[in-house]
Amino acid sequence: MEGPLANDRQVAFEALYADMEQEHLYPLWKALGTMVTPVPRGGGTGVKWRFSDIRRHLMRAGDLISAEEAERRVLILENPQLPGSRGITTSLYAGLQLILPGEVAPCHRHSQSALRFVLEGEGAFTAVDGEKAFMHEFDLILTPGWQWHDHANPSSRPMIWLDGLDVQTVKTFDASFAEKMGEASHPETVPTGDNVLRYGRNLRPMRGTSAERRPRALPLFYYPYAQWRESLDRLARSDEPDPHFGFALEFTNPADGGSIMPTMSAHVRLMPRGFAAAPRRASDATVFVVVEGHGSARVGDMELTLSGSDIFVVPAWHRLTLTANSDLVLFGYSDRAAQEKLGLFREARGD
Ligand code: 1HN
Repeated sequence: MEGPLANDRQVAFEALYADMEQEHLYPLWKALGTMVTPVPRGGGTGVKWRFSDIRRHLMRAGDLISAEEAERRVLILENPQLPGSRGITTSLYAGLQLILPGEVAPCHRHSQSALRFVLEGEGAFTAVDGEKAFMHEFDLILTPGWQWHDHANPSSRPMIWLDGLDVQTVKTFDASFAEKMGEASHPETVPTGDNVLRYGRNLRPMRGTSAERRPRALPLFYYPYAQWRESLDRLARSDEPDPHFGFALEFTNPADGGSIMPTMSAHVRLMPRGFAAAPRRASDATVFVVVEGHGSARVGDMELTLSGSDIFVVPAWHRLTLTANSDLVLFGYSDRAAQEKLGLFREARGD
C-alpha cells in the first residue's frame, strides 16, 4: 500500500504495538519467521578449542583458586555465537575441569546429567553414590541426574577432563534442583570396580535381591577406554567402514539398550588413515574430542584442522565432512537422546 493510507496504517500499527507492549502482548506476524525456521538456525557456527590453550588457562586458575573453594574448578567452553548462554550448543554445556594432587571437589547432586571424558592424568576418581571410578585417559564416566558425586585426586599429577552436561536442556524446562551433601566426600559404600562387574557384563543383579544397589533405569556409570578402544579396533579390522561415520560405536545403557542417559547420547568413531567421510548433517549439534590422530573437519563453510585433544562443536544441521590424515579417533556427545524421545531428530546423508 502507498500514500496517506499506508502512513495511517503504519501509525495505527505503531500505536497498537505500543499499547500492546504495556500488556505484554506481541504480534506473532513480526516474530514467526524467527520462531519457526525452515531448518535449524540458532546454533551459531563451528568452533574449535585447542587443549593446550585451555590447559594453560586452567593451570593459571589452579594457582588462584582451589577445587574446594570453587566447588568445581572448571573453564566453560562457551559458543561465541551463544554469548552469555554458558552453552556450547543451545541445549548442552561443555567445560574442562582441573583437579590438582591432593584436592577434593565436594559432594553434591543436581537434576542435570553429566558425563566426564578424561583428557589428562591418571588415578583421580569420581565417586558416584559412594563408589569410586578411577580415571584413565579417555575413560567415559557418567553421573546421571540426582546421583551424588564428588571428585578427588590422590595421584601426584594434575587431572583434567571434559564435563558434558544437559544444563541448557534443564534450563529450558526450568527444572533445576541441586543440593550439597555437606561433606567433602560421600562415604565409600561400594568397593571400587563393583559397577562394571555387576552391570557392565551383560549381567544384572537378580531382581528383588539385596544385590540391586544401583537405580534400575541407570545402573552403569563407567565405560573404560581400554574396553571401547579394543572394540573399535577389532571392528575396524573386520568390517567395511560406514561411508559417513567410518567405524562408530554408541555407548549404551544396559538397562534398556538406549542412550547413556535420558538427555544425552555419546559415541566413538574411528576413521582409518586416508578415509574421507561422506558429508552428513543432523539436528543434534555435537561436541567432539579428538582422541588420537589428525585430520580435518569441514563444518558448514568452516575448515578446522584436527589433532590430539582438540575439542570442536558442530552446530545443528551444519554439514560435517571429516577427513583422516592418520587413523583418527573421535569421541562425541549430543542431545540426540532427548530429540529422539521428543520426535525431533533428523539427519541427512550426502550433500
Ligand atoms: C558439575 O556438577 C560438575 O560435578 C562439573 O564436576 C560441571 C557444570 C554445571 C553444573 C554442574 C561436577 C558442572 C556441574
